[in-house]
Amino acid sequence: MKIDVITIFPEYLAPLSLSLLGKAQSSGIVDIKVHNLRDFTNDNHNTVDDTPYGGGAGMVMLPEVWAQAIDSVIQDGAEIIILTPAGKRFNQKIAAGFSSSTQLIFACGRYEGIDDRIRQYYSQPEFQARNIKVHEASIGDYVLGGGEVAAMVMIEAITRLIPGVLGNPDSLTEESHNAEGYLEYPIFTKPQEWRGISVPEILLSGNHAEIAKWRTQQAQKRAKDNF
Ligand code: JQB
Repeated sequence: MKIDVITIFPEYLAPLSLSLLGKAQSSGIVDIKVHNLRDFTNDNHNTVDDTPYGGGAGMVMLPEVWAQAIDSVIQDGAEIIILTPAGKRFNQKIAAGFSSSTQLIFACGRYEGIDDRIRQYYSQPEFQARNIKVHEASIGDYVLGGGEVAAMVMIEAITRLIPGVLGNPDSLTEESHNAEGYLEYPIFTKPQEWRGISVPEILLSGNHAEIAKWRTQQAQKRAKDNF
């Protein structure tokens, strides 16, 4: 999977080259490249924004600069992901869907966001014919200063689902048996008693059927307590 991140703050994305993702990158499973939007400007001031038509506060990112950057990386089959608080809420199902893509392009805006014509332009029939799709995504109902952190969240959630990226494939198989994509019962490790609190006896019994039953009960209790 090729991942291209476009931003005016490429240093924000530095953690992508660390640890697990770094290993997946050196093994060639994922190829993450971060691009500085300012490299695609055409004026002496490296301008990336201008005032909004119709008035209002703040600045809007220029479509031509974004198109120059996207055009420099785009391949057939690309998923262009525009981060915006108004986008479709990202979740585990969407992560699983993106995990089999050949190219993800993350457009990380700042200020009040990117001129809407970028979404419109790459949604046109000539791009559809190349299996290129545009998505507007949000990671949750709160306002961030820009798309960089949201892109990092999505990249971690998506890439850990690619075979060979996660250290322990067994844990992924277990997770995938659950609709939410994660374990929902409480877990324990050594020591058996810690600061006066014991591990539930059932987990020491070796009775796997009873343990499975207990875990289901606990998951249901947790789900109820969360509301
Ligand atoms: C600029 C962003 C998010 C990208 C995700 C999430 O666009 C804006 N509109 C109103 C106020 C502030 C902004 C700032 N901004 C680009 C940009 C915010 C993404 C974002 C996001 N994905 N919250 N905020 N869940």
